[in-house]
Amino acid sequence: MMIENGILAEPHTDSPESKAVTDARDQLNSATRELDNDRGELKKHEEDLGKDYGPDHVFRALKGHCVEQDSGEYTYEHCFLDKTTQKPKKGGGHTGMGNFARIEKVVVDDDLPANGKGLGSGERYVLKYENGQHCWNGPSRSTQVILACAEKDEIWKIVEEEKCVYRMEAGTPAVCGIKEGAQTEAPVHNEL
Ligand code: MAN
Repeated sequence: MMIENGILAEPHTDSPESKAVTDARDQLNSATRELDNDRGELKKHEEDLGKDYGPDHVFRALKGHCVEQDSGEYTYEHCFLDKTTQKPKKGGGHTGMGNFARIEKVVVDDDLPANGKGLGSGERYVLKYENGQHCWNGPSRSTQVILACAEKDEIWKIVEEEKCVYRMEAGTPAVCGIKEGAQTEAPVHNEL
């Protein structure tokens, strides 16, 4: 009433806002940013949960863990669920032998060497790596890493089965004690 009557001045819209309002707005902005970050993290974790990490997610903890082994002119490297690499011992560029594609199973029938460092016979997990560095006059390099139970992570044997198609036999504690026919998904419980 008094403003309408020109007795009191109307508050200036461009007057500096109170510190309380500025602080509240800053807090809101930073809370919104944090929420966006958390949502991004959540999405990443949800996507990750949808990935196959093997029976009971046994390979999850090994992701990115690397193991090396010398063979012939090269040192070979296997980084679990990431990639395989061939490094010339005399120096020079590294060759990508494949990027992680998927987990499969294969039936093997090998004699188990006396030191136990071999695949033996039965069903074994295989980590498949594909689309490595292109091979001159051949395919993109690929590697299958066949796993058997062992006390520690190690590569036992590397074979180039065909030009630029590699096979590694490796030991890892991760596959010890996996039940036959272990499932990658939780079993469905049927209520009576
Ligand atoms: C390099 C290595 C070998 C491969 C040849 C193919 O020498 O990656 O393993 O057979 O290239 O040209």
